[in-house]
Amino acid sequence: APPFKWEDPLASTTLFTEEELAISETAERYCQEQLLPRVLQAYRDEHYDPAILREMGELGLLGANLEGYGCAGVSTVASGLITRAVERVDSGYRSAMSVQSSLVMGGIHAFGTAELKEKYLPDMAKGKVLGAFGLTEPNHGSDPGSMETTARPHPSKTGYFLLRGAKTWITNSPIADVLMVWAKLQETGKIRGFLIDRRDCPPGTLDTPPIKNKNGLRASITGMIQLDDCPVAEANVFPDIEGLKGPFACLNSARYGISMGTMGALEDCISRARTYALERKQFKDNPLAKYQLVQKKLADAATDAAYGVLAAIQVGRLKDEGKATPEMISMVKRQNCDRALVNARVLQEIFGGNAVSDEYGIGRHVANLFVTQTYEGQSDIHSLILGRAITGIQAFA
Ligand code: TGC
Ligand code: FAD
Repeated sequence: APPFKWEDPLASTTLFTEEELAISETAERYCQEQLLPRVLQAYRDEHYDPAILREMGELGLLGANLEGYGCAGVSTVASGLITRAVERVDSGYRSAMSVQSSLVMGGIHAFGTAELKEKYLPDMAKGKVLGAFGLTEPNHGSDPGSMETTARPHPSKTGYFLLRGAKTWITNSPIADVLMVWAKLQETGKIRGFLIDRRDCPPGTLDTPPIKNKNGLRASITGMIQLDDCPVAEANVFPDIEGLKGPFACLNSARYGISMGTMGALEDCISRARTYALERKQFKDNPLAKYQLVQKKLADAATDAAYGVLAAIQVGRLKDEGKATPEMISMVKRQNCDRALVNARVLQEIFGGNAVSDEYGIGRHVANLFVTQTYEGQSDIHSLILGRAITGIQAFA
């Protein structure tokens, strides 16, 4: 048998097609050569450079598993390998990409009219038009069904709605050209999807202030969406989708991407901790890596990363065959985010005091992974989704 590889303990690469391996290599090379050198300063400055999405677009990494409109049309596993490569550098960079690709492009692709797809998808695939996805509100995060944002027919302009309300914690909102906002029709209370084009909004009707001074995900820009009777044309409303199914269908793809992405972040923590443990000596001339307690930390983390990747591959394959259920996605999203966070926190201990220096990168991953465990359904919410499927009893309310 070939030798054991600590970087890929269960030989997951044997499960990838030639095309998937090539896409993974392209993404990993770009991320290590172009993103890694920028991330420390970007994180310190809480800065996101929109040029990153254009660079990703040039390489065909945006909306990669969508068909047509300039998108690559690759497998779900391949799209997961892209998120894994990006998140190996930083969850914030993956976040900006996930929102663009899975939530906004995915939503337009699934629910948009032919005109909306033609108008937005090719430029979004190139990273020339940037998107944001507004579901969460100040008073309603885990329970988006209780949202307060409303849409009512424009009193004087036929064929238009007026949107009113606020969305918060919205990735990319301050830099987005198009904002996919989920709101309730005032008349019926039904949730519908609206595509707001910033260029069409009269002054004072749309504001997207940034949320500053975050202690995680600092390399991604986050903000609010404030709507003050913002006019949206009927042509920009998704015609055939009503209720929470719309946003949740987009979330299924993004949650999948996170399940593979967080494994990239964990793998980077393992690699950094292993290197540090081999170099740092304490007690006589022994490297930390010689101590059994340190070895166990590395063994636990490598096991969880290897299992997490395998589970994500399985769910990705089922998704492409149309056999993946939302509960499967909840399971890999919850498990991989939880295990990435727990292991990253333990591996951080190996760095001793140096863990506190941002130069070592480990603290950044730990802070980011807390966010991944929180957004797109906090882990306890995914526990309840699974619990409901296991028992048949709903425990949310
Ligand atoms: P519930 O009764 O469960 O469902 C309502 C309707 O939606 C359907 N549905 C789904 N459809 C497709 N995929 C899924 N995953 C679905 N989940 C539910 C369901 O079938 C039903 O359809 P119908 O036809 O009967 O109307 O609704 P509920 O209100 O009881 O929901 C409860 C709960 C907790 C499951 C749900 O609200 C939830 O998942 N909450 C978590 C909220 C969340 O994930 N927010 C994400 C915001 S976006 C974000 O965080 C982006 S971060 C991006 C980044 O930066 O990377
Ligand atoms: P709450 O819903 O108030 O929950 C707080 C805690 O209570 C959680 O631990 C939760 O699990 C727990 N809890 C809630 N209800 C129950 C229950 N019934 N039983 C047991 N426990 C419960 N949203 C978007 O729409 N678009 C975005 O682009 C986006 N990007 C984000 C970027 C960042 C950096 C962050 C931090 C968040 C982002 N979000 C986005 C919002 C994110 O999806 C929400 O923060 C998340 O869904 C949780 O909602 P909440 O913060 O309101 O927490």
